[in-house]
Parts: sequence; C-alpha cells; structure tokens
Amino acid sequence: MQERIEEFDAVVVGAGLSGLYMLHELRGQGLSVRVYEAGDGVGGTWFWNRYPGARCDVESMEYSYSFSPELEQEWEWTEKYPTQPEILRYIEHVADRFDLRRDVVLQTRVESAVFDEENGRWTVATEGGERVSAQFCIMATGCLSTSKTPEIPGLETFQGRWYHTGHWPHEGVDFTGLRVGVVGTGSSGIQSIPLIAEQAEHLTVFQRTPNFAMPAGNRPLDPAQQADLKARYPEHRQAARESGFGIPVPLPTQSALEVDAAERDRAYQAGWDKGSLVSILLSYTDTIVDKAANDTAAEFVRNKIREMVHDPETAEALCPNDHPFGTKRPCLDTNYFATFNRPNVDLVDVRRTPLQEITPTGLRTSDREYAFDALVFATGFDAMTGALTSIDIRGRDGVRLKERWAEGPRAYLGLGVAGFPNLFTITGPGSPSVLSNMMVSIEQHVEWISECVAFLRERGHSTIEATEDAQDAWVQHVQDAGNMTLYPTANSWYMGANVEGKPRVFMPYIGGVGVYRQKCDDVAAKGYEGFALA
Ligand code: FAD
Ligand code: N01
Repeated sequence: MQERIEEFDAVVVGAGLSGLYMLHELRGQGLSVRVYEAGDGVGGTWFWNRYPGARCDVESMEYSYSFSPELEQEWEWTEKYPTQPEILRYIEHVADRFDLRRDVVLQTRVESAVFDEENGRWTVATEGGERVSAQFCIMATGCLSTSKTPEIPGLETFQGRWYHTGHWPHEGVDFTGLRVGVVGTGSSGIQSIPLIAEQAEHLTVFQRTPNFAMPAGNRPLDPAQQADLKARYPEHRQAARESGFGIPVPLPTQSALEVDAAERDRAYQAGWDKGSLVSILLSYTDTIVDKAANDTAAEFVRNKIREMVHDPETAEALCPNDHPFGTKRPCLDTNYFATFNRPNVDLVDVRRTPLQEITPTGLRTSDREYAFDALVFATGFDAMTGALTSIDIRGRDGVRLKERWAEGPRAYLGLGVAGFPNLFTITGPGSPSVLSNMMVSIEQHVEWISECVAFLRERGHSTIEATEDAQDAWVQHVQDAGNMTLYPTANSWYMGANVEGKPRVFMPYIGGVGVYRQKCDDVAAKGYEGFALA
C-alpha cells in the first residue's frame, strides 16, 4: 500500500527573516504552507548567534521589514546598531503579530527534497522521518547558517569548554577568571573579543588574517530622529531598494586618484567619523575596482590602527595587508583595537606560528603550547551554499544539487536552478544577498517569488524552471561583474576560500541591488523570460 503523506502548496525551509516573510506572503494568497526550522525558535541568524557583542552593522531602522507600514511605525528601536537580543525580540514580535508560528515546525531539520517528475511535486523529508509533499519548495536556509569549526586536529581531546560563535549557548557563558583562547578575527571575533577580554582572566587571540574595521559609533536612538525617519519611511525605503548596497547613501563622483592626499584624508576621516560600513568604501568611485585607489583607503585605515594600538609590533600585526580594503567584509569596531592595549590580552599571528593541534589542555602552535580553560571559535560559515548542499536536493532525473554545484554554484538570478523546477532559493548565489543590507534583498526575493507563484496559479502553469541558456548567461554575467572588481583577489568566504576543497568562485552578484531588482522585474514583466513554464 502506498504511504499517504500530507500535502501542502508550499514547503519553506528555515524560519529566519526570509522564511517568516515568505510564509506571510504565501499565506496571504491563500496557500497552505509548512515551514521547517532546525532551531527550537524562530529568528535564524539572530536565534543562533548569541555570542557577547553580537549585533547588526546595518542601522536598525534600515535593517527591518518594510512590508507593513503599521509594523514599521509601531516598532521602536533603541540603538543605532541593534543587539542580537533586540533583533530577536523584533522577529518574535513579527511572528506573533502576523500569527506566523502556527505553520512553523521547530526543532526539525530537513534532510532531503526530491522532485517527482510524474506529479510535478516535491517530497520533503525531515531527519525525524516525517515526509510531506508540496508543489513549491522554497529554501530560506540562510547564507551564513552552516557554521564551520577549523580543521585543527584534536578538538575531541580538549578537556575545557569550547564554543562556536554561530551556536552560542542560550544561557550565555561566564568567562570570569578563565584563560580563554579565541580563534578567528572576522566580524564575529571582532565583536566578541572586547567583551570576552573584559571578563576573562587572560585572553589569547589567534589571528590568521587581520581585518579592516571602522568605528561603529553606536549610540542610543534619539526619539526625534526616529520619528523623523518614520515620517519619511516610504521614500527612504524606496531609495534603499534602488541603491547599490541596500542602504541609501550619496554616490561618489570622483576617483580617489583625481584628488590630492590631503583631500582624500578629509574624505576618509569624514567616512571614519560616520560610523558606517560603506562610507569609506563609497568615498570614491574606484575604491573597489582599482588597486592604487584602494591602497589609499587601506592605508588610511592601517594608520588609524597604528594610532589606536600602543605596542607597535601588535599594531603592525593587526594591520590588514593581504587583501584590498572591502574585498573581505569590513567590520565595525566597538573597542576591538583598543582591547589589544589591555594587559590581559595577547595576539598570536598564526601565519607566523601556525596552529598545529588542539591538546587536552589548550592549543599548540609551531612555536609553543598555550593552556586554556575555554576555547571560542569565531571561524565563520560554509557561506552561501553550505546550507543548500547539506540537504539532499534532487531535481529532474534524480540529479543532486550538490553534484550540479561541484564546480561552483550555478543559478539563474540566484533564484532558480535549471533542472530543479519550482525550487526557489532566497538570497541564493548569484544574487546581491550578502553584499547588501540583507533585509532589502530578502524582501525583494520573497516578493518576487510570491508574485511568480501567483502568476503560475492564475495562468494554470504547474511548473517553472530556469533554462540552461539563461542560467549560463547569468552565471557568466555574475563572474564578469565580479572580475571587474578587486573582490576575486581576496581569500574570502565570498570566494569559498574559507572551506577546504570548495571551488573558488565569486558567489554573490556585485551589480547592485537596484540594477538587480530591475533585471528581476524585467524578467517577470516578460512572462518570466529565461524560465520554462509548463
Ligand atoms: P537565516 O537567518 O540564516 O535563517 C535560516 C534558517 O534556516 C536558520 O534558522 C536555520 O536553522 C534554518 N535551516 C537551515 N537549514 C535547514 C534545514 N536543512 N532544515 C531546517 N532548517 C534549516 N546581514 C545584514 O544585512 N546586516 C548585518 O548587520 C548582518 N549581521 C549579521 C551578523 C551575524 C552574526 C551573522 C551570522 C549574519 C549577519 N547578517 C547580516 C546576515 C544575516 O544572515 C541576514 O541578514 C539574515 O538574518 C538572513 O536571514 P535568513 O532568514 O535568510 O537566513
Ligand atoms: O566569520 P569569518 P564571521 N585557523 O569567516 C578565521 C556576517 N557577520 O563569523 O580570514 C585560524 O568572517 C578566519 O581567518 P581567515 C558577516 O557577513 C556579521 O566572523 O580565513 N583562523 C577569520 O579570521 C561576516 O563576514 C556581523 O584567514 C581561522 C575568522 O576565522 C560573516 O557573517 C557579525 C581558521 C572567520 O571569519 C562571517 O563572519 C558577525 C583556522 N583554521 C558575522 N579558520 C556583523 O557585525 C577560520 N579562521 C554584522
């Protein structure tokens, strides 16, 4: 007898900002939707990353949903850059306000999604053995949700406690009186190190690549400023949608090399004082495309580090010099560099003395052994593709997504994949996603997918699928756009360089949020050009 499985119009995998809004949109069309979430709460990134100092580096009033004017007006943010608990409270509020929780199944990891060509439906199976069927399968699995511990042998022998920033214990961690080692100096390390240093008896930071960071200039939000922006929200949001990075800022008009050093320094200083991720990057037109122009910004930031860090040798070790400014995601700094002036903090450059082994009592480099009570891995994620390839996704002819992407991800607009009908990826590779204020990119993808589903249903189509030709052309365009910039020169997670064996491909689309949106809208307006409808 054939097994009877529950049927839905759509299954959504993931209940972060993407999955929750996707559910809201599809439910609004009257569709039956099941959302699966591995965590035991909603919120995605903001549910998992509870390390000390975790906060957003896009301003709170920009990093929020724009789809509901009422929500936008009623929610009060307290800081320029919101903390993880505040963002999580916001997402939980959204889940309650729009009654989303009843369709979300928590603590349930999706293991496989298999397309059945006979009935044109997806069968989605969970680790617990539950199976459901749906016409549409939407991956809202996140670009930075598959955490990565370093491939240093011996972790299982360590007798102290160890943590990854991306899976922080909900009850928090008290480092008081402990000898702590932190591995990793990306955004998560730069945010957590100052707070861990305040608690720990001694902190040793193991750095492989120094990173560029600008001061966050965080502050409480002034109610008058908040009210002012709320009064202008519609125009402001529209400007964000049409901008390059999903944040409305004036665009530069001059090359960094057209002006003299004094003028450049004034511009960079103004950017530095703003406390923003993009100000220095967008001071001149050519920062991200011309190495000589980029060097001027990079040296400005390095000089700031040399001013902030008292010990010249430590300051030099903290100066990034192996990648152009902006080609690894820059960070915002709240006391990070100043932390290295503390007597209880040491920096170890693991390029000079590589990490060799985790021992029962600590870490060993090529130089010596360090004793620790606790280790913190701020070592990042298998970004953009990790969450997708760890699900057994099989399209037409049983072809596995993981095999299709063995040489690097291939997707049309970062939204659909040839050979995988009715499968959508929110902020997938080949879309601006991680190069933008993700809220803007998430809303754009969710709305595009929702309108596409409505179109298919109205016109009586049962499937939509990217064509190989359109996909090939888009993948080429994404690479060409990347190659016009300095991004591919860095060993970044944008390039897959942080995961051993991952193909070296620039995964996000650098063409800009506004340009990309226009392209997606044009595709839809032309009856989903580049997709085959059946
Ligand atoms: P996520 O929030 O990652 O949610 C995906 C969910 O899918 C997760 O809850 C995961 O458990 C679930 N999932 C994955 N696979 C499965 C499976 N097989 N089965 C079931 N569930 C599954 N972006 C910005 O624009 N600005 C910022 O300042 C910023 N700060 C960040 C700070 C940190 C620490 C991190 C890690 C990321 C940050 N980001 C930032 C990026 C952030 O990921 C996005 O802004 C956004 O939260 C992504 O939402 P999402 O719903 O697409 O994905
Ligand atoms: O991870 P990362 P992250 N030995 O990959 C090092 C978002 N985010 O969690 O650069 C020694 O950036 C690694 O060294 P290297 C944001 O998009 C935002 O910090 O590979 N070191 C690097 O220093 C961000 O970009 C915020 O040489 C090892 C670090 O670990 C993304 O998430 C906050 C190592 C990993 O840095 C990821 O950030 C947090 C090894 N074996 C996250 N393996 C905001 O503020 C890795 N490293 C908004």
